[in-house]
Amino acid sequence: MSKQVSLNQEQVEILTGLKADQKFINPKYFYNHRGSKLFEKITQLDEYYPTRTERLILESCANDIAQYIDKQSLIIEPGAGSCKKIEYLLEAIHPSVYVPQDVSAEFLKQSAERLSKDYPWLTVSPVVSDFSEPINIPSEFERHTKYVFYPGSTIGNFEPEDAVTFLRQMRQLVGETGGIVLGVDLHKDNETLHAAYNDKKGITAEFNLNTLAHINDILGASFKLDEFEHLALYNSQQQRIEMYLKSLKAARYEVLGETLSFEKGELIHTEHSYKYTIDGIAELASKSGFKLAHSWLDGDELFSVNYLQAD
Ligand code: AVJ
Repeated sequence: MSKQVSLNQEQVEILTGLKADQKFINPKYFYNHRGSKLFEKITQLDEYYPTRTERLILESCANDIAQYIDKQSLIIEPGAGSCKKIEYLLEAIHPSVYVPQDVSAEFLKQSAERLSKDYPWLTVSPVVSDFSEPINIPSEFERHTKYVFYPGSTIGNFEPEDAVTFLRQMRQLVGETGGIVLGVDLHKDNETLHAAYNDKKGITAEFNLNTLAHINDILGASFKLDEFEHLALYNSQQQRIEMYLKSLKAARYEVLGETLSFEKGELIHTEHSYKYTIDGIAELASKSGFKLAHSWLDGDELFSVNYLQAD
């Protein structure tokens, strides 16, 4: 007799991915509590240059970036989380309003309170919403010129056409007069990229494998982490890091009334992290109603912070 199971949306989404010909898990499932801690550790690894390089650029170029931002500005940050990175720009830009958006209500509230306390002149107006919903700006802030701050090369997680869709939505949000400050990781030699996603301490492997622990919780499943292996490679043709979990043996799992089978060596895709050239960033901009006004790079040209002006 088959048991009737009613599934929630997350469970359906994950099962769909695990039943596909090319299995996949959405990268958002990296970030449970442990995953966020592990990502924090990744950002401190010697091999993982993006976070520290972006900080260096933001700190040293804050005044130049500020030249592009009107007075009386409102800055929106999608997926703001800890609201730490905006602090590199706050003194230089001196915006009137900061609107951090995130899915996690408590975390966002804490971060917003910290900012309000440290920057008494700043109006902090957090928005709790799902990534897929449009961000609503309270109408009292309508007279401010609007800007989006999107650091961390999070844009690299999108497929390029989805990145354009996202940027078009941001263009809607900021209107004719605003812009976006966008952190983008750059295309570079294979070795540097490979090392950044295959660190010696194995933190990136733990981070990738933790996805299985996370979906075990959501599905009530029992995928064994030691039966999978972290795999990250740079596809230089497509200019992207591809991350997978590789099944080390053939296995079958009964999960919520479904049978999931893995072949030995089968890959579950977990992330794309696209790397761009400056020309590529200009192309993203022009396809989404912006023009690339300026790019700031570190001396080794590892990472970029870009100002995209509404066009
Ligand atoms: C936060 C998506 C930019 O792609 O480099 C780090 C996530 N994945 N190591 C990235 C990540 C593996 C990171 N992003």
